[in-house]
Amino acid sequence: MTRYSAFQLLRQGFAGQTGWGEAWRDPVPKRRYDAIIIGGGGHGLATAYYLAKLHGMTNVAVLERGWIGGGNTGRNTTIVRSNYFFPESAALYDLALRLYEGLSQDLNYNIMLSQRGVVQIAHSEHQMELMARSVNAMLINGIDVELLSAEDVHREVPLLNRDPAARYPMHGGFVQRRAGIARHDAVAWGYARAANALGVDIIQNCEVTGFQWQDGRVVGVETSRGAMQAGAVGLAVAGHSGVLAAKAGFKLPIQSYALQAMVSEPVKPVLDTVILSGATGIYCSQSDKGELVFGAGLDLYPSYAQRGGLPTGQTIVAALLDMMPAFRSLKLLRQWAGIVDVCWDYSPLIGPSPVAGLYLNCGWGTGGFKAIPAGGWLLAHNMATGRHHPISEPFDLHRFTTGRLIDEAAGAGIAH
Ligand code: FAD
Ligand code: PYC
Repeated sequence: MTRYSAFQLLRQGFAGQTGWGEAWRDPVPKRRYDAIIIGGGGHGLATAYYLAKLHGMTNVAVLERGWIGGGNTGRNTTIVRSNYFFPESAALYDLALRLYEGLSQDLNYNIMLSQRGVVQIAHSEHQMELMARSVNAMLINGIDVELLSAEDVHREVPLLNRDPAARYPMHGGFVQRRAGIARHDAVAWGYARAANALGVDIIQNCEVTGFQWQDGRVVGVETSRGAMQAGAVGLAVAGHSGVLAAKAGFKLPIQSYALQAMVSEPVKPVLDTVILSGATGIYCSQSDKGELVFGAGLDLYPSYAQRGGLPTGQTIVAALLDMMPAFRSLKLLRQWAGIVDVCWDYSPLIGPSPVAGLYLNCGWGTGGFKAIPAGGWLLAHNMATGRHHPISEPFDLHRFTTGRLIDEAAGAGIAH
């Protein structure tokens, strides 16, 4: 990995930025790898990095049909938190948050983690009581959350609507102070650069179109750039998990939807935390550029159209303005969507697939950015050792036959 001294950085600045080294190679695909990861989003890149770094597997390729980070990893609203309800989820998402806390140093790449806290808001006394129950569960799970009164919430977020006659009045909430945001592109680029430095081939513009088989086992992939053999294949394609699973001959308990988000024009700093309202589904943070980044629920019909419909967009804006009337005069700058893969119990799938040689990392739905380091770490463990790590065990596909579902619809935070 290229490292630059302060002098070299200064010289680049004065020399028109023309002499930077490449962040990762553009390799010619080999015909055989020990492991192939399909999908160059955060989860796929992190899996490749941890395979190389922790398990010594460096003959690894990440195959991405477009450009790395061009899927949901580059489309999300960058919220990281670990305040889920069930102990299994707390262990998973807090592993991710702990890895995020050391990631800039680990990758030698600034992922701009900003632990500015996430404040989740209750709009009725009943919601407040349910929230108190969730907070108790989270505290028992070892997560750093605090219950907030209505006054506390207004102190944390002065711009919130104080009108008791508002459609969504504030009754209180809770905060996780270690939660916050991180720069999504930097997470993808940091993992890519570090994986590349360990010998991983990152192959863009390479669509996986099918699988190669031997005695009922997946032994490679067919791609738009030729066939490649692999000792193990990992699937980390988010909204396209169902499509690839169908090519491998099985069905996943997953539905794909569009999730949209928006940013306003940039303004001076007005919001120094992240807010999230379970009732409206609205969440909002302010980017370092000053834009308000916000969104809410899914477009509630299965779709592969990566744009999001106008009615959902209007609902999102209306809910934001009810909670933050001061934003009424802001102009909308951009709107976009990503296709998310929602599991029937709103928890991810990590581990072996029904087909030998093929491993899953999918079903992250609306909340997998926060999980990238753990998703990669755990899939790498599974692919390298052939065994689950205790943290990924409960997220095995088997839970849909044993009935041990992990229902995190509410923990997912946003409306489904
Ligand atoms: P992706 O980043 O989508 O990567 C999968 C890759 O697979 C894509 O690049 C795709 O091109 C590639 N691919 C697909 N098919 C093939 C093929 N056949 N061959 C080769 N490559 C293929 N999560 C949070 O935790 N916090 C948030 O604030 C948050 N906000 C969100 C807001 C929006 C609007 C959206 C859409 C999502 C949000 N999420 C959030 C969810 C989060 O973005 C995803 O769960 C996460 O990025 C998934 O990462 P991934 O690496 O699995 O998928
Ligand atoms: O998982 O926290 C989350 C989230 C917020 C917006 C979309 N997902």
